Amino acid sequence: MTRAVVTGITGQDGSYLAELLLAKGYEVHGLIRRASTFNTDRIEHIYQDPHSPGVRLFLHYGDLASGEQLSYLIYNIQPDEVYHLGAQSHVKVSFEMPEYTGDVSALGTTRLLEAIRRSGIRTRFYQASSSEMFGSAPPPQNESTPFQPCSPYAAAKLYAHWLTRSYREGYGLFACNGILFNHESERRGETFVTRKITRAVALILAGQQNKLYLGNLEAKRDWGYAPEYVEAMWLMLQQDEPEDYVVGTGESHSVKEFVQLAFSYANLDWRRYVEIDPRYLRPSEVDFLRSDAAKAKQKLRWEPHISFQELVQIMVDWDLKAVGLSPIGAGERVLRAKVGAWCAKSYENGVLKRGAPAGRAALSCRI
Ligand code: NAP
Ligand code: F7E
Repeated sequence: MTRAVVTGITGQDGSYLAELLLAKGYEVHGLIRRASTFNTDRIEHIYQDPHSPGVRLFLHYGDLASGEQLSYLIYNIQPDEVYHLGAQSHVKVSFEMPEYTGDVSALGTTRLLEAIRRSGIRTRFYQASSSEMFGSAPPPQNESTPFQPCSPYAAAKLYAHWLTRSYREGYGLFACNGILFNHESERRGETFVTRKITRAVALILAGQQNKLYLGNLEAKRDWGYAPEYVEAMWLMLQQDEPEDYVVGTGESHSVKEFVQLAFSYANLDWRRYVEIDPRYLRPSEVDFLRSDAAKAKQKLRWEPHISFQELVQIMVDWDLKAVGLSPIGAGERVLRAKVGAWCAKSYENGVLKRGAPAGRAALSCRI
């Protein structure tokens, strides 16, 4: 049985990746942080009681800010593949917590790579690099585009990116950087702009919110659907040679376009609700990201199938259900028609069961 370690398993991507790997028959070991509140909502539906026979999902406490537990886990689990997704992943927060962001998102990668190197284990390593590293470089951006990071987050990711290359070249580690452009879903954290918008649409319709305060509406992003992106991560580690890949849709849309589409899908006029609040502006902004993912298409045979409009519809439908309203329906139909069987489980009866039953996985974690 192939054995994988996933850092950031409780995050958006980690939860989809864990589903994918379990569906492929892997044994999956996830790193989770100790928190005084439950942080395992996104993986409740795949949680397996460690006492039941045939269990293949295991959770381990640890933190990227500390190397000792990482070494212990790598040495004892002896994984075939390591997917390093854990990070302080919020760009705006990185301006407020630059040192912490560097510690977790940059040095956290060093700690993990060192744990692998010192253990002497032959494992394959995936680093979650980011389109933010391109910063002010003009679009379209591909693997040859020079990086021009514009935030502490992007600088931390760039450090981790180069370190991953350095371990590949210096130590012969099978290590890949996936330079992923923005990817969203109904599991996206609520403070990222797409989810903030789709939740606001639902809460406005439910009569629980009057205004949506946003920052820069002109920034353009290449937005895709997250479950499709974790497939690209897996594909990278199945190749004969370790390489870096850009992953995105090749299309770009402004924040304003996302707002317009989300509100009009729900038959609302966005101008009545959206206001600009400077607190959501960043000291420096990445204006325009659009991927050239030709290499991933050619070598990995990876292509996205969910369009920008479908992404918006999926997320709005989800958030409508989350507040107890009927979904409009187009998003749900897209999910049924297009989303792979491996994550179908999460969509049964409008799952993901966020918030309930409270924290089983956290409670049963090995301590
Ligand atoms: P996310 O939802 O914010 O998840 C981040 C994960 O990292 C969570 O599981 C979080 O744990 C964990 N984490 C944070 N600090 C940690 C620490 N000190 N020790 C251990 N774990 C820690 O991010 P995502 O959207 O899934 O993204 C996954 C990775 O891809 C991240 O590295 C992100 O920077 C990168 N990336 C994301 C995108 C995107 O558009 N989503 C694009 C390019 C790259 P808690 O649940 O306890 O907070
Ligand atoms: O911002 C603008 C904001 O925070 C998108 C992370 O996953 O993708 C993500 O980083 C855009 C920016 O994502 C608000 O200024 C306007 O231009 O949703 P976001 P991000 O910064 O692109 C990359 C690829 C990653 O790697 C990161 O981990 O939207 N914007 N108004 C706003 N953004 C937020 N969050 N909130 C607002 O109110």
